[in-house]
Parts: sequence; structure tokens; C-alpha cells
Amino acid sequence: MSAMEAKPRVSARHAQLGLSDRDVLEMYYYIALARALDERMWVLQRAGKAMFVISGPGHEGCQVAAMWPMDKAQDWFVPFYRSIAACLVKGMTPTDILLGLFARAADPSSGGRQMPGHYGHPRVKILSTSSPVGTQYPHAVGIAYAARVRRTGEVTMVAIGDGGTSQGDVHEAMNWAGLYRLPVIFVVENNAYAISVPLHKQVAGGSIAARAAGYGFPGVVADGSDVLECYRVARDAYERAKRGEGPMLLEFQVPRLGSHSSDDQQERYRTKDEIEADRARDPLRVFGAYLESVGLLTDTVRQEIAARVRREIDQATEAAERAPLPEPASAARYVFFEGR
Ligand SMILES: Cc1ncc(C[n+]2csc(CCOP(=O)(O)OP(=O)(O)O)c2C)c(N)n1
Repeated sequence: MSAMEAKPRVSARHAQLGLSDRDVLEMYYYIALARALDERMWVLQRAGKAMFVISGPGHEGCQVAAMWPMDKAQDWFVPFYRSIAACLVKGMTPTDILLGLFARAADPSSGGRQMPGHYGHPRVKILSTSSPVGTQYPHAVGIAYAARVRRTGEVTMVAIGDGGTSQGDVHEAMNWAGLYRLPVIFVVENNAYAISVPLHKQVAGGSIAARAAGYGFPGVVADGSDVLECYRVARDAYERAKRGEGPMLLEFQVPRLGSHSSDDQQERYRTKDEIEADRARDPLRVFGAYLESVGLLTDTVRQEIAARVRREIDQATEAAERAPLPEPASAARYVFFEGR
């Protein structure tokens, strides 16, 4: 029996939330997997094998926690470019993600025709990502509206960054969802920057979550480094949506552990102290420390998870790199309507 299959023990916070030892170790595994995949993508970009990387170091904890209560087969997820961890929990594989990075024909997001970071996977109900930020909010509300009309019971979760909430689309979407009490969970991953623009230049009222009151549904703030707290609010939002009580806005305040993208250098507009302070809030470390404190993340378990993650990322890199590029003749496929 491997250490990860050890008999569940009852321990403080996570047990109170109804999470088993196995659940929290699995959550830690996904956070570690997303982080390792992220790091691998940067290495590949620096090695000249990928043209661009936009990833989410620091965002993984809240993403895994928010996706956890969802029904992975039935519900919908509408991601943004930092949603790697959420997409992994929802059902994308590291290979799927790297096929997109290398622009390979088998990339489930776009057949290798989108920029990296534009996740989508019809089979696992992840909607394709658009480049203009904010457009995903009305898309998500449209899906939630359809679910209501068709009485499917599906819940939709949509994610965005703090800067993206300045777009008009976001307000229209939340207004409509509030009016019709739609089964949609609005996630805002607030890392306090929109590229190099700090939060105080984007948000006059001081709070993103507070905006929800104006649309007639609750908005809550959670520390994005506190995986269990993020899980608690996400589960509340999910249960509320399932009961037909309408949307909820979850603002996760996350550390920003990297630059905006591989075309950016955050050291040019952030102080050393600020970057250091964010490092101390790294969800991988914070959640790891919690799991250690309750005796779950022993050295053996940590090594076992690290080895599993390394193996999966190595295999995914090899498979994706070997996969063929799309045919030149398919360049215009899906650009124009192809149905009847
Ligand atoms: C409508 C639109 N305007 C501008 C851009 C360029 N752009 C891409 S990401 C981004 C910053 C978004 O910041 P935020 O939503 O806070 O997310 P973060 O990248 O910080 O996680 C901008 C301005 C865009 N893609 N779409």
C-alpha cells in the first residue's frame, strides 16, 4: 500500500469541512502538478521550444479548491489564461496543456491554432478561451441560462483576473445572472496587478467582492493562499447554485509569484519587498505546511508526490513534443462557419 493510500485519519480543519485525508493530499498533488507544469513551460520557452508562456504560479491553491466541489463530468468551466490548475482538476492532462504550448495538431483547445494559455476542452466541458479579457463572463452566463431553461442541473464556474473585471462584459454578465438567479459562480483571482497596473488604479471602491451586492447576490473575499478557506467558500457557492438560489462572486486574493507572461519582467515595476512578501504566501508552501502540521505530508509522502509529478510532466513533455504539427492546409479551419 502506498503512502497516499494510507487509511484516512481524522484531523482538524479539513475534516471539519468534510474533506478526507485522501482529498487534501490529492489537492496538494494537483497544486504541485500545476506548479511543476508551469515551471516546465517556462524552461521550454527559455529553451526556444515555445514562443510564449502565460501561467499562474500562486493561483493554483484557490483554483484547485474552487474546482473541488464541482461535478467534473456534468458541470461547466469557463477558464482564463491562468486556469492551469483548475483545468487539470476538471480533466485536462498535462499532455493536453503542453500540446497547446507546442501548437500541435492534437491540442484539444484549438488544434494548435491558438496562442498558448487559451484553454478549452469540449469533452471535459471546458469552454474555449477568447483573447479579449472579460468575454468569458457573458459566455458563462449564457451557459448557465441554457442550463436553467433546459433544467439540466449543470453549474457553471468562470474565472478572471482583477483587471479583467474592469471590462463592461463582466458587469453585464453579473447583472443578468443576478436578475435571473442563474447557477453560475463568478471567480476573480485577484493578484493585485493587470500586467503592470496596480489594483488601486483599477478599482475605485477598494473591493471587487463588494460589487456583488449591486447585482443582488453575495460576494466574499478569501485568502487565496488558504486552500481550505477557498474550498469552504466555493462549496457554499456551489451548494447555493445547486439549490437554485443564484450566483455568488468569489474574490480570491492570491500572491503573484511570476511576471505577467514570458514577455514581461515584474522586477521593473514591483519592489523586491513586495515580491518577497508574495513568496511567503505561496499556496504550495502554505498548504504543504498545513499538511505537515497534521502529520499527512511526511517526507515519504512528499517524495512520492514529487516523483509522480516529475514522471507525469516528463512523459507529457515527451509526448507533446513528439506530436505532429497541424497541416498548413488546415490554417483557416474553424475561422469561418462550417456547418449548414
Ligand atoms: C479587452 C482586452 N484588453 C486588453 C487586453 C490585454 N491584456 C491581456 S491580459 C491583461 C491583464 C489582465 O489583468 P488581470 O485581469 O488582473 O489578470 P492577471 O493577468 O493579472 O492575472 C491585459 C490588459 C486583452 N487581452 N483584452
